[in-house]
Amino acid sequence: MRERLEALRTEALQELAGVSGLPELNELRVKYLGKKGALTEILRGMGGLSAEERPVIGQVGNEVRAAIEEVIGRKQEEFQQAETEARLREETIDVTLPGRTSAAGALHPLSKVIQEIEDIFIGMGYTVEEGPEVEQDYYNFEALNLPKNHPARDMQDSFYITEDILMRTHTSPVQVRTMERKKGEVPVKIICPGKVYRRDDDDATHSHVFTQIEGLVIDRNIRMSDLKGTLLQFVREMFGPNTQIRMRPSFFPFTEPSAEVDVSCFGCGGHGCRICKQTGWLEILGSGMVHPRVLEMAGYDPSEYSGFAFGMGVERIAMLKYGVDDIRHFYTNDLRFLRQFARV
Ligand code: 2NL
Repeated sequence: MRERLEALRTEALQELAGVSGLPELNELRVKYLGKKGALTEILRGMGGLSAEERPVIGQVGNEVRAAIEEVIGRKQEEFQQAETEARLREETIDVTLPGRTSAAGALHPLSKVIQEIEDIFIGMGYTVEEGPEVEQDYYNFEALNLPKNHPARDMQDSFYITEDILMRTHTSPVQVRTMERKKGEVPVKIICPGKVYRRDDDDATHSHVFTQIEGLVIDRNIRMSDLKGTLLQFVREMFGPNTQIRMRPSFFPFTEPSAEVDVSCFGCGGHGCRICKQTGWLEILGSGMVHPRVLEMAGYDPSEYSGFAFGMGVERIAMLKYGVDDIRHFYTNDLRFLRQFARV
């Protein structure tokens, strides 16, 4: 029996030396030390031993068990440690790595110019008003002193939805709606930014959709000098403190008198350059004193109240400011164009 126990120890230790992982180790534990294992199997024969032999063989059996257990315990610790190390290696997180940044968007150049213009007028006490792009004939034309069959209605061919409803051709209807809502109260001091629509063929300087900002002031004793001073303040904040303006007589059905407003060229200071085509001046605004019939239709007595109004094309100002040579760049959404207006 002693030989069988010694042989079992040798065999077990040999087999344990080649074991490759925890599952296999557990199998061997069962195989050699389990209730139905090899050692138990041998020791079951102890009943046939003499009283002298029994403790001696028992002692050997215990030694063999201890030897095998010792190896299994050591191996188990090794395998568990290896497994822990592998997991630590796999799950390592480098908390010092820089985070993944998400790409930041940027304002569209037209939005930037709109906001800049809004801020200047808000600084002068104006509020910003908005209104529908699909508009009634009354607000877009009739209330602006453009009765049916007025030649100016042909001047600006429009997108009609029905005979009475069209895409607004300017933001003036928003001003008419605001006056109507105020029911004769003063002051009216508003700017109206928004998209407008005209049946034009698109080219480098024309788009059938473009952005307009109009302004309107109504109060007692509003004069042409108020218009001029307001616009001078505006262009000096917009284009620089040395900017000059000049006003040329013009015509709009909704203002009388009317004036075209030029600014001294911010490229050359008025000496003549490529931007201003050697004239020293850039045309940026239409303006005038609100026509008495427009005041009257909107509920303001023209013998008591007067007002001025102006309108500008945002694309034109953005093109001048940023040196953009084709209005279509604003609508093509080519990221190579748009990215140039993003802050770094
Ligand atoms: C231009 C010219 C202008 C106005 C717009 C206006 C509005 C009301 C009454 C009177 Cl409610 N006038 N707006 C006046 C003069 C010129 O725009 O060249 N726009 C791009």
